This record gives sequence, C-alpha cells and structure tokens, in this order.
Amino acid sequence: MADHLTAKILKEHLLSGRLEPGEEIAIRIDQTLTQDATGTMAYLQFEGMGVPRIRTELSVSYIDHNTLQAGFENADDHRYLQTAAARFGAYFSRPGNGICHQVHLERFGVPGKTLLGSDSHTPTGGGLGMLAIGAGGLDVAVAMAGGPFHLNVPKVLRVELTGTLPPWVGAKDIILELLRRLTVRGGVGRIIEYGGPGTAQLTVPQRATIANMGAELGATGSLFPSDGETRRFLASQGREQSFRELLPDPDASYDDKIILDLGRLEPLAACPHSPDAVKTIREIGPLQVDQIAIGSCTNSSFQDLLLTARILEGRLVHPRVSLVIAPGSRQVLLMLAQCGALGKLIAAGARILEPACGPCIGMGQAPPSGAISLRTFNRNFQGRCGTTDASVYLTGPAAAAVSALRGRLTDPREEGAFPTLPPAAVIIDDGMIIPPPAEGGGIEIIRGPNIRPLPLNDSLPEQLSLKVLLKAGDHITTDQIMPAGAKILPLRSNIPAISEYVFAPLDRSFARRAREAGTGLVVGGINYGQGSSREHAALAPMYLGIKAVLAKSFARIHHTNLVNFGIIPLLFESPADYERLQRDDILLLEKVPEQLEQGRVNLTNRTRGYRFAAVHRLSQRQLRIIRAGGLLNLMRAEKGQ
Ligand code: MIC
Ligand code: SF4
Repeated sequence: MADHLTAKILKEHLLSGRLEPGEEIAIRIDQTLTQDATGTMAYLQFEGMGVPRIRTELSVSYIDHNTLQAGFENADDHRYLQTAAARFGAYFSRPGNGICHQVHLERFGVPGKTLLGSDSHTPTGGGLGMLAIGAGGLDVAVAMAGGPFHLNVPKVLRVELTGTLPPWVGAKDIILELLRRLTVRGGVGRIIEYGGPGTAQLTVPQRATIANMGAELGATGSLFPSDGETRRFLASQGREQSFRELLPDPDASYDDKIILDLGRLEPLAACPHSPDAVKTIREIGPLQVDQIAIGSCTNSSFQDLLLTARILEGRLVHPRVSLVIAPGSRQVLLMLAQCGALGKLIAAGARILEPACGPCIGMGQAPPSGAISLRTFNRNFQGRCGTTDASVYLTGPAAAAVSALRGRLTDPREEGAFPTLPPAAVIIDDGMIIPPPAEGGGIEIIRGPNIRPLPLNDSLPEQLSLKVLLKAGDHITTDQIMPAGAKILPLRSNIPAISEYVFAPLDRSFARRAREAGTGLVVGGINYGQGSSREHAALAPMYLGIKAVLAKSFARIHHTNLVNFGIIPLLFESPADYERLQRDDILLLEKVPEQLEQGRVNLTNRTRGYRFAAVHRLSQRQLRIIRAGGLLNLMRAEKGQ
C-alpha cells in the first residue's frame, strides 16, 4: 500500500490499535523533551512512578521559560530539574542555552523518530521529518518511564507547495496564509504534511517555523519530508549520521489536500487577538507601533536574525519603538557574534535578551498600556504579553525589522532590493548541555520550598451535583484558563498557590467561588482549551473541585489533560442547550459511571427544572482513567499500591 509520511512513521512505532482515522492507538516514543514551566510537574510525576531510570532513547530537560529570577522559585525549580535529570538519565540544557524547540532541532532531532514534548510547539521537529507531538507533562512522564503514548489516529492533510517565494516573503507568511484559510481549529484531528515542488526551496529552519505554528491550527503535528535539504542541515550541525531519507510514496492518498502557490503570497500579519485573524500588511496599513519583539521558537533562527541585522545595519530604531531580540539558541547568538551581525543589532539600538522564551510568555518586556506590539511569535492571545489592553500583531522578521526602523507597520517590500545574506559556518558548542552520568542512583534531588506535593483527585462518585461556575465562549485558550507571565509562572510547582489564578483573565472571583461551591463545572463553546499544553489548566481547576467541563468541542491536548486529572470532558448533544445554561445553575448527574459507559449522560438542571443530554468522545481506556479519578490514581491501582 502506498503510504504518506504519517503512516510510515506510525507503522514503525505502532504498539496497539488500528491505523484508521479516529481510532485510538498506542505508539512508542523515541525521544522526549520537557521545559521548565511544565517539566517540574512532569519530573515530580515521573518520580511518583518509581521508575529508576528514563527508558526512552533520549530525553532532554530544557530550561527556557522561567528564566527571570525575581525570587527564589524559578532558580529552585531549575536546580530540582538539573538534579532530577542527572539522577534519572536526561540531558540537561542549562538556562541560557536556548529555547527547547530550536535547540532540539539543531542538536537532537532525528528524521523518522517520534518525539513527545510537554510543550505545544513540540511539532517544530516536523521540520526535520520527525513525528513530534505536544502533550501534557503526565503523558511525557509516562513516555519517559517507557510507557506508550495514546492518540487518535489523525487524518492527513496534504499541503502541496508550488511556485517560488517572492523576495521579502518568508516561512511565516506561508503559515499565516494557512491560518487565514483554515482558522485555529482547521488542523484539529489532523497531521499536516507538506510536499510538492515548492518544498525544496525551504531550509530546515523555515520548515520548522511552519511546523511550529501548526500548533496554532490545532493540528496534532506537521511533517516535512526528510530530503537533501534535511541532510544538508544535519551535516551543518555535525550530525549527518542522523540523516535518513523519508519521502511519502508518490501515489499515497490523503484525506484532504490543498494547494498553496508560494509565488502569490505577500507579507502577512495576524491581527489581535488570534493567530488566524490574518490580513496582508498592505491591507492593515501604516499602524503606529510601540514595541517590536523578534525571537520565540517560531522565528529565532540564525537566518531570521541575520536578515534582521542586514535590514537594521547602519540605521537606528525609531525613537518610539522598543526593539527586543531574543535569539533562539546560544548557537545562534554565538554565530551572530562571530559574523558581526550582533554588533550591527546592538548599534541599531536593539535590546538583546538571553536565548529563551522571554516576552513570548510574558517573562518580561510587557508593552506599555494600550500599546501596539509587533512580534515574530506564534500567539497573540489577549493579555499573554503581560499587558491586557495591548494589541499584538504577528509577522515575520523582515516586516518586524523594517517596521522597527519606521515606527509603523510596514510591508518590507517598501525597502527595495532584498539584501544578500552571506553564508556563515555553523558553530557547534554543546558546552551548556550536560549529558546524564552513566549511573545516577546516588545523586540527591534538591527541592526548594516552592515545590509542593502533587494533589490527586478522588475517584469518580456515583452522583455529582455541580454548580456552573463559569459560562465561557468559543476558543477559550489555556492562557485564559491558567494564565502564565512573570508573576504566575514561578508557581507552576505549587498547585495550591497557582490555583488562585484559574480563569483570572475572565473572572477574578472564580477561585473563591469554586472553593465556596466545593465542586463545580465549567461551560465552554467550541475549541475549548486551545493553545498551550500546560496541564496546569486541568490540574489547578481539579484542585479547585472542577469535576467536569461541558463544551461544544475541545482542543486535543487539553482534552487529554482533563482526562489525565479525572475531569470529565462532556460535549453538548444539542448546541441549543448551551444557550439555556446560566452561571450558578446547579446540575445533577446520576449514575455517572454507568451513564458514561453508555456514551450519553443525562443532566438535570435543578435551578431551572429541565433535563438535557451530553455525550463524550472517551475511549474505554480513558473511561477507566476517569473512573479512577485520574491517570496517576489508575496507575497506582493497577500496581496494587
Ligand atoms: C506557550 O507557548 O504557551 C508555552 C508556555 O510554551 C506552553 C507551555 C507552558 O504553558 O508551559 C505551551 O505552548 O505548551
Ligand atoms: Fe517558548 Fe513562546 Fe515557544 Fe511557548 S511559544 S515554547 S513560550 S517561545
């Protein structure tokens, strides 16, 4: 049978289940990555599993999110993660070494392998032909312990790239165009495979930019073929031995197909407050800009920053604009320094940040009140930058650099001729990556006072009486459920403390009301829980007594995270019932385990006196998890603990 790339990799890793779209399968995971904002919890969970040594081929623990050390919390978590990596056998990428996805692409990614990461942008590795998937920390901990990863077999969308990219149009414009066409839910339940004659002109970092933002489409993953360009990239990183050609069979058939003529693209921007609110920069017009941020796991490669330096060279940033640049990795920063581009950036007035996520997750550089911030990042959800009333636009680095000079959003084609970019030798320096010792048993794990024990849920009761604590709309993001930013992120290993902020951007009284109610339910619209992989968006509500979320549809990772912590993800059988429900209504669910087993749950609205039905998309395995009150409870029960 003719196979696409997804089928080839899935077949090589299939442990159980049938490769039919929608079926739940289990696959073997070759590599994992964690980062510090999700990793502390993942390693605490791994410790709880009692497995002495990580069982994947390779696991890397990165420090890149919580790098602002305004108190002891983040530094303590870093020390915990460093000692845990040594003890259990993971590579440790030290603070300052770069953003997990960029470093993983450069130093560890291997075509044809599976990578599971506790970060939603893990699919960046798809730029190298890896099946790279984002998941909650608990799923990654299970994979580190040698367990399988479960997923529903995705459908495969083929994006046929034709034509040649015009000057000043880049990888970001390709993925923004797809977001414009498909929206933030267009990729749900799908893997996006890129191919066609236009593919060869894209470098691996460009492919990685596109694969990275497949997360914004809601896709399970994105895959590029592993071809001559992949080999060249791996060779430049001194890793040609990791190359393996991986192409789809020419007569493979796909569930869906779209054609993208690169020659017809022009510079694009995503407007506030969603990555799919895409327009051409010409259409938006010359908006006055206050802040420009270049970096993040989407656009922080050497090529992106070299282009930025060439544009800024010999000129000065506009007086109104604060320009911040965060290189994706220490390798990128070293190369910029060596070729002289760093000096040009500094001379032009750029504020150089350490290679880390930084402003992308609100770790500093919050723009001023009411500001317009232009960012080369992947998400522009309201408030994510740290300033609630700021407006964030997403563009590629060329538009960002040109706009920084002019103080207004500018189509980079106004600059005239596209600059030539000199080739530069890749600097390979893994000095800030600590390999695990051969034997870690004797290593003491150091825990700071901010690291609190992981709370567990109760097993599923027969009957639930739940107060509707919040009625939310469509496309609720995990940034709204469990916000990040410099103030809240340091509490990621302290669930009682972080739970105070659940739904804070929507309703500051949520945590108090949840505590008063004891148990509760949240109502959502379509694509509930889009965005990040943070399991805290399930774990902290669980701590506050949330037993179920009733929505019109769910984002993939968040749906799994809810199940993992024993929160029932229910779907409205009839969308009209969404309209009737009001905040503070009391809902009664009887014979819950039995009804869940039947796939349909009757609910009684005791406040308004009517009955309605909800359904679910839980597999038998997931139903067992829900009954146990979460995956950790189930694992303990199965081990007889
Ligand atoms: C994000 O971009 O939102 C994050 C921060 O990287 C998250 C992970 C987290 O919340 O720690 C993600 O994308 O999964
Ligand atoms: Fe970091 Fe931003 Fe990428 Fe998330 S999206 S991993 S916060 S750079």
